[in-house]
Amino acid sequence: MTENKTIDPAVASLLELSKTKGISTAFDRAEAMKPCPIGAKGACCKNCAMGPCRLVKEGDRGICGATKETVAARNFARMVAAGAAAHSDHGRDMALTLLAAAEGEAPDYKIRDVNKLLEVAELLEVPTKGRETMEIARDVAEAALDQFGQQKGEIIYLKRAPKKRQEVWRRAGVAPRGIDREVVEIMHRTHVGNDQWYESILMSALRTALSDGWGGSMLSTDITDILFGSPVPLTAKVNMGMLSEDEVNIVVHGHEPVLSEMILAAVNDPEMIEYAKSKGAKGINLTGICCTANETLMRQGVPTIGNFLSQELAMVTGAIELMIVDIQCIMQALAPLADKFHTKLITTSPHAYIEGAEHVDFDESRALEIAKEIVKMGIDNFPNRKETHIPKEINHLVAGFSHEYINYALGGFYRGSFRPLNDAVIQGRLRGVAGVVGCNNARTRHDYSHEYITRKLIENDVLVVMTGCGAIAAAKYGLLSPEAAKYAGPGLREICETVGIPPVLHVGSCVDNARILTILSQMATEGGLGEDIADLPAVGFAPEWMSEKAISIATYFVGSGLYTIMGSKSPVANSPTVERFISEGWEERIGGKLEFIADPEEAVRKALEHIDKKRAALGLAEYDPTRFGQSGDWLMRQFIEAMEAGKPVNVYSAKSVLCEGNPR
Ligand code: XCC
Ligand code: SF4
Repeated sequence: MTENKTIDPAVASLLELSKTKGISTAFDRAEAMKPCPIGAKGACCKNCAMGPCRLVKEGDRGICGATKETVAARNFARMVAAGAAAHSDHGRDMALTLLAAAEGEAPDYKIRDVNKLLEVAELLEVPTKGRETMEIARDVAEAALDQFGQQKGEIIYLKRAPKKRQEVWRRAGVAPRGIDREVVEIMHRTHVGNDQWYESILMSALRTALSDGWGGSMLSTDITDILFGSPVPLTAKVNMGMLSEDEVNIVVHGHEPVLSEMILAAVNDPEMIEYAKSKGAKGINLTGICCTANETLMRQGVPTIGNFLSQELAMVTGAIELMIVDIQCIMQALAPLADKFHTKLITTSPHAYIEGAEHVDFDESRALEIAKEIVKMGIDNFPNRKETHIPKEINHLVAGFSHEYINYALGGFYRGSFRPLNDAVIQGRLRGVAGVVGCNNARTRHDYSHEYITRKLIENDVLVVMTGCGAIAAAKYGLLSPEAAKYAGPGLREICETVGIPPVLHVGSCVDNARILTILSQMATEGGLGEDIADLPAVGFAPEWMSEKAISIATYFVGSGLYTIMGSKSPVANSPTVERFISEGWEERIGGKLEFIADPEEAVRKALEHIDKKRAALGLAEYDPTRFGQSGDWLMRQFIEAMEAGKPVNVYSAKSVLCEGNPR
């Protein structure tokens, strides 16, 4: 029964346990509450008090006369605005933290990546020559903050896109002016009695989404790298088995690394560890859920115990002393659930309170001190722990692939560039590249589509980059480890073995989808693969999306020229005209298109078709899976395995056997 709900054995076993304890989780609530069929397809408008109007029959209009096209487009645009707002407000908070650090008001925060600071300063046109680091940091923070309130012109990071892309944006009138302005404008545009043409509403939605991808999110990623270091590959572990039986379990959940980085420092404080021991624990074990976890995983290798749909089940283990949440993707259900266990739930952000949870106001000027107070609350709670049920599942992964690192990994220090990646695509060793991102959704089988789509793509020699809950999913099934090269097609496998990377690269949290834009932009400008992101044999996926942020991400992927496929249901299904517009209409005007395809098999088929079409348009050789794969470490590995197994190995005969081709 639970197998229909999740493919994660840890989550499945905890679901069984919940059942025996009479605990309801999102999985049960999704079953009990059927989705509203009118709202689900974008047929309901409640933008004014004459409604809500339900446009369900052909020709129906709202009281104000709004058509189903207008209503579907307005609902979609408002999702984009909410998603862009969430990412961008996160970005703003990062800029404010940088400013506070630079002005000496947040002494616990340092500039950990000075090179990145200088690089970002140059992009933001902040002078650097002969200036103190903190002076530059202050100006960078202020220049970033200006991007939010900018009223005219274009947001500055648009220049990071290929020239041709910038021209497309200008021609289509979707170059964002300022981050906040675009969000506000959608809210205005979709107010009753305002813009009532689906095309113009949806073009504005593109502009707003672009202000997220190339604005709020990109700034957020950059500033986070400046403050906490740009990620480099590191090994880590994932899934519920990383909860500890004999240490104080502290879990960070949400999105902002500002607090979790301090919690990490606090749990490593020898005084804190001693204190934990005084309470009978062996030590303190920090783990994470969702994107706060991705942030600390990418930079410090902090273990992740699960993604969005794992959050309640983590509590059901009975092993968590303290769950610290900040912003976004935190289920309100955690508060009543925590009451059933000894777990303490602490909210920390002025943006996100939960009734029934304890709130500790996080003040950056006393960051580490507050973090220690919070950690102490967890330690004090350890003696209250009762029976625990910690699943054993653990998987290994390599995370930490910033675009800077990909650049370096492929070309080395002297010739770091995207040239080798482009060459691999040109030769057909790689068929193309894909970004697989986004959430879990209680209405679809947990992790199933992430795993299926990712595995199929690498099998077909498509290099995959991942973020968010999708990346956590892939990690749980071993797809983020270098050993996963064995699931990859022959060309991709050779690259993985040569460079030493997994076939699926974890590039970070949800805001780090901006890294994917940078990677694509660099591929498009490197040469040989056209001149625009829209020319690349590339696709985007959000197979199990649920959040408004995911809609904004998908829309800025499309706005950047990508064919993007979202799973689960289409929120604009009530209007085939709108569905056509976000697909064919957007493709005509902007080069990218958005489709909702619930069946993962069909999604992969259409993605590969698209990749092949783009290859053909570039005049590249047709993808041929038999051309590559005759080299690689598997020969040596097989040889060593045979030796270890004590089988007689004759190098020459072994070689002749092995040369018949890859037995897989
Ligand atoms: Fe949230 Fe970022 Fe979605 Fe996961 S993937 S459920 S948004 S945590 Ni962004
Ligand atoms: Fe109905 Fe129009 Fe009001 Fe929407 S804006 S609720 S369609 S009257």
